[in-house]
Amino acid sequence: MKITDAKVFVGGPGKNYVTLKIFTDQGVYGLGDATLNNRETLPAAYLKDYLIPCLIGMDPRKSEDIWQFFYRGAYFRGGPVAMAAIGAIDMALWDIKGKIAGLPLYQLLGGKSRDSALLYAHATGHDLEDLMDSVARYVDEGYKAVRVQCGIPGMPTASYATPDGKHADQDYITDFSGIIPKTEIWDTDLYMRFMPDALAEVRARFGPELHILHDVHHRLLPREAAEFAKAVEPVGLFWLEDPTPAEDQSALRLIRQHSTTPIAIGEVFHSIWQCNKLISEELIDFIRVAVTYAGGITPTRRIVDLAGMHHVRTGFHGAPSHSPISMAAQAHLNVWVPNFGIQEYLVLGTDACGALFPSEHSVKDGFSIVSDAPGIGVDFDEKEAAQYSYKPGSHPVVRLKDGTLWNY
Ligand code: KDG
Ligand code: MG
Repeated sequence: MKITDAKVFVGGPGKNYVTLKIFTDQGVYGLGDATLNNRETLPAAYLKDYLIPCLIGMDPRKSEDIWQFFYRGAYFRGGPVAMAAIGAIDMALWDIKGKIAGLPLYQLLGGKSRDSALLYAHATGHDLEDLMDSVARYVDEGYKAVRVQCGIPGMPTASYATPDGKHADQDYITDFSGIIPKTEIWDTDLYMRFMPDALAEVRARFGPELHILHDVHHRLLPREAAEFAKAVEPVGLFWLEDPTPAEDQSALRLIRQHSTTPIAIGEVFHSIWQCNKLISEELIDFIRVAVTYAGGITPTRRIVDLAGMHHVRTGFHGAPSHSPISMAAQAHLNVWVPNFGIQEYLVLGTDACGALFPSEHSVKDGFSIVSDAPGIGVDFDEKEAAQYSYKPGSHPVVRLKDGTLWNY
């Protein structure tokens, strides 16, 4: 069996999904997602210029050797661009493998460890009242777990992942007005004074059963993060995410020494090596890699197994920048992973997305239910795709009030 061709498509409803389609000489094709939010043209070019020419003629069933060829075989290894591109190839090869075997991906991984997988939704509010409405809407829809982000009184602009105006459009992760970023202003003191009480109010309003998550988005210094994690202990968070930037991983020890609040990190990681210390020294409770940025299903399985040895559970990244292909690959992993924790879930523009990526995967009462179709179980409608093209977009940048550049 041989790979005969591969095509890359960039575009989608409200997003720049990077979709890879690999064709074989037996009529079976595989699909992968290489979307790297706000840098989408780069994995697309990496695929077209460097990886696809090598892929033609390879045996698609040799997914392990092909992964090693592109990762180990490259002199300059890794990085988010290359890993998103390799990740798309890996997903497409597992898709082909499942289609040849006539089995859904989860069966190739080892079968189901659970019938369905717990999801968390994103509740956001311009202010606390707005946030309570947002949480209530998800609870009414059946969600058992909700990430809560709230505007901070007195903060000059909207803070991370909160709408800039009451019930404003919640598409906060990409601004498609061009590649020059907008600026958000951050004030740690205001955040530290407001957010622990706000989280406590959410707990008081919704009771002990709701799983509450919160994302600090790398904004705190290690000592501040330790203080925050200790302050929110009575809330009983499901997790506190990205309390500090994870470049300085030893800093995470300070949080552990002062608090039992569960910590989740990893959405920007693109290698098992970035996960290794945090997992093996048991400095985190949840590993947040995405199957796209981590380089596909092959290395994600290894991260999952490493995590399993150290009581670390999964909480794969699932921001709307991931296409339904990688979300479905994660849905398969989630029903298999023995040390599963939770899955982030947020899909914008569901109807248009469903037309572009038809599938039988579904969500019910805050749980994801995986399709039994062979492979990853998501198709790609090239006719639908013809209406979309790349739109330049950006993440905001963050500055302190005095102008100092801070972490987004
Ligand atoms: O591209 C950046 C987003 O994926 C990120 O801001 C979302 O932090 C995020 C999350 O937890 O989903
Ligand atoms: Mg996050």
